[in-house]
Amino acid sequence: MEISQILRILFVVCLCICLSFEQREDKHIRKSRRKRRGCKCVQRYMSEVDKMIDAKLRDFKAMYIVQGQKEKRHAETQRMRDALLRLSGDVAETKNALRIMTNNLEGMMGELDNTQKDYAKLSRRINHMGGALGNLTKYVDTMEERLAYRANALMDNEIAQQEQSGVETKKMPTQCQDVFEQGGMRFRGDYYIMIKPAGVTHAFKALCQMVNNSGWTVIQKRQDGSVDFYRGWEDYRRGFGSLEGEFWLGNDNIHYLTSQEPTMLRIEMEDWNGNFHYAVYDYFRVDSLKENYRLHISGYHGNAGDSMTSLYENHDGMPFSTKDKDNDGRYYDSCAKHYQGGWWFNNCFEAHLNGKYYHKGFHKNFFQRDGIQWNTIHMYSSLKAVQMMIKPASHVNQPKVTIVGGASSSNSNSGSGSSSKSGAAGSSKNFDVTTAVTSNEVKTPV
Ligand SMILES: [Ca+2]
Repeated sequence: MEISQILRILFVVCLCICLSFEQREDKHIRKSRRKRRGCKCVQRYMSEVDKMIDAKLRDFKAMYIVQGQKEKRHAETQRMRDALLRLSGDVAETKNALRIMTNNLEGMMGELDNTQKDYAKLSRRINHMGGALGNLTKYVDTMEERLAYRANALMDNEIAQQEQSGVETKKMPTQCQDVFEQGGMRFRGDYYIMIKPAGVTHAFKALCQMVNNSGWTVIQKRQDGSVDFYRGWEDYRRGFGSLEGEFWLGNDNIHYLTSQEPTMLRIEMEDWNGNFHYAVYDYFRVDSLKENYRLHISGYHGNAGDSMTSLYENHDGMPFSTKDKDNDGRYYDSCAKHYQGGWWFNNCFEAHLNGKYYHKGFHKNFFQRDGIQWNTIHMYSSLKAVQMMIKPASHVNQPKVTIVGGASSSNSNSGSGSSSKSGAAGSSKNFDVTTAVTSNEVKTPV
């Protein structure tokens, strides 16, 4: 056998062996590949197979990644959808609550509208009633005034008839307390009557007030600044203003009123803070024109403080001064001119109730102090309202009095509850000790 044949046989054998290995490689590719490294054709085949497998793996991996992203986006979308559903539910509930609140608000607006209409009706009724009450008050005032004049005329007529017949004449009221003692003035308020104090030739109309079971004759009133109090001697002598508003009763009238018997003074004051103050002087008398209406005052009590008889600028014993008659205690100046009113000035005052009326109480100049002053209440603020009124005060010890002007004279008494009076004032009479003004008397209705 030739060598070539032998080689061919060997080649065949080898080929068979290779084929045998190749079949086994299909089952165990990787093991066979390592064992058959020397077979290049198989290696190439396996290399192609690896490449194919790697490509498939990459495609599978890419597909897997894409699929994951899709699932992730899907889950996110689902979560957003759920959140939107919940939000839609909340919005629906909120809209429902708003609708309910709107309905309630509309109901309340309707009720408020009805209440406003009722209030307007009530206000109109109150205004109507107020107007009717005002008219009724005016009517009562008018009737009262007519009755007073009628009573005065009847009294004058009766007096004239009695004088003609020689019978003892019946006297007119000399002051408000007379009317009270005769059963009149039983309620707190303003009363207008005709009085004829001892010494005067003609009766005049007076304002009375019932306070603490006594009839007080008002001699001065300030309340709104409607009357100018910066006036001359004659005006203060005769009196000025209106009894229904602001007025000064007149120094002559005050003199006669305070001269017919021991008299006490009550001053009621209101400041701009709404506080009420009062000062009572158990003795008060004003001399005649001849004495320039000199003031006699003492016996303070009250809650306003004593600004009339304090050691500093004491007004007791001072004559009256006006802008055209300087009787004050300041030699270099006229207090009446400087402080814009007539008063019993010293040098110049602790009290000055006839000064300028300042709305809100503020002076134009802080140091000017020409308003309505009562220094123990306010040093630098003018008062809002004041009234001075008098009544008999026979229950307290009185200093000796020498009446100037021919009205009367009275002597001191011991405070036993009886008064002594003489002169033209008429018959003596007893006064109730309980009419003394006490500390709880302010604004007490009866
Ligand atoms: Ca002077």
